Amino acid sequence: MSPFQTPSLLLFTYPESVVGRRLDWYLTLRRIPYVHCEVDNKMPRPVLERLGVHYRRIPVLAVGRDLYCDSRCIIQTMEDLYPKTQRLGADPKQRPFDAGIQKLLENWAFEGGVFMKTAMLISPDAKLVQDPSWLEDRYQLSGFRFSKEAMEQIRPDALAAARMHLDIVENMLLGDGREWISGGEEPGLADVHVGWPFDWMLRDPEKMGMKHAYPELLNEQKYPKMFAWIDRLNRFMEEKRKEQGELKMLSSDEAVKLIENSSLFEHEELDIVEWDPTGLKKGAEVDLFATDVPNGFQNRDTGELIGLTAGRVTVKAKTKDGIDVRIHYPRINIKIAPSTTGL
Ligand SMILES: N[C@@H](CCC(=O)N[C@@H](CS)C(=O)NCC(=O)O)C(=O)O
Repeated sequence: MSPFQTPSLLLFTYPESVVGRRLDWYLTLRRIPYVHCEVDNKMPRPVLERLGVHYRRIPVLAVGRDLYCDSRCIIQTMEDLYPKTQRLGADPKQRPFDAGIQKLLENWAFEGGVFMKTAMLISPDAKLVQDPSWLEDRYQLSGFRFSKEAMEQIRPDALAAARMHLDIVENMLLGDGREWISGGEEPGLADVHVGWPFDWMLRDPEKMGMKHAYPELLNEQKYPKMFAWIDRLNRFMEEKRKEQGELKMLSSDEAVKLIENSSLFEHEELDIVEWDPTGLKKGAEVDLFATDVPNGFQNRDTGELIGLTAGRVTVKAKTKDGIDVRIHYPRINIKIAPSTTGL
């Protein structure tokens, strides 16, 4: 646990970000106070650059001068370290099997194809798809052009995959009639892990939703439990948000100032494994970059290696004003390389 008083939490996200919304759900369910700093839905993101962060995905969470990239890294860290409210998921020391299943559900949503296949179903009439600069940005990231022609080509496969994913939720995860996938009285971690891509499918067109575009598949008669679950989840979240008060929004200047004047959240000395497959040791100068997109190497964070475990890697960096920050990445889909290799 942090030896310090917990510094403020600041979530960098944008309204259309479905993974950002997953974080809103998580923090709200845990009743953790936090604020938003809205960034653009495409690069560049000057506020993150000012903080020394080159990671190009959203969300990023700052807890004081500890900056966390990737929702999985953020949620795991908050589960393990945020001291003030009860964790949302199963404690692996007390309920290891349940904790393992929750992890697998999270991996299913990201690595099992649910996220990618849903992205391939973005509706051709979605607002962002009409914006050439957004299309170019996503081409730079993914090597895929979200053009009408390209989307048409991949659509049958993406719909077939979505149908399999919907069947798993409808007939298996919710098949016994439970209200929440996690099985409790309120939504739990399993709902946060699985809900967000399905919520995305069912959103209104102006929120990047796709229900209107695929009425044969995204149809309440076919998936009544899934539709009811997403509706329940949204109503629950709205209720909790009302109870906890409207989210405050910080400007970029306010965000940078808040972070630069904060303490660290975690201990000064971070865990570092004695042996790691990379062969890297504490103090090495390293590059961190994403391997799940073709151009991931273009956006790298470089710094002194100060934390390394099976699940997380941390480097020391500086803000543009020269203030020390720490940047944490997950290990999944991330390459850690000595920064001199220029890989
Ligand atoms: N594995 C990442 C995935 C994050 C992700 O892909 N987020 C989308 C937004 S929902 C994104 O960053 N898209 C590209 C961008 O906004 O630059 C996580 O769990 O945070």
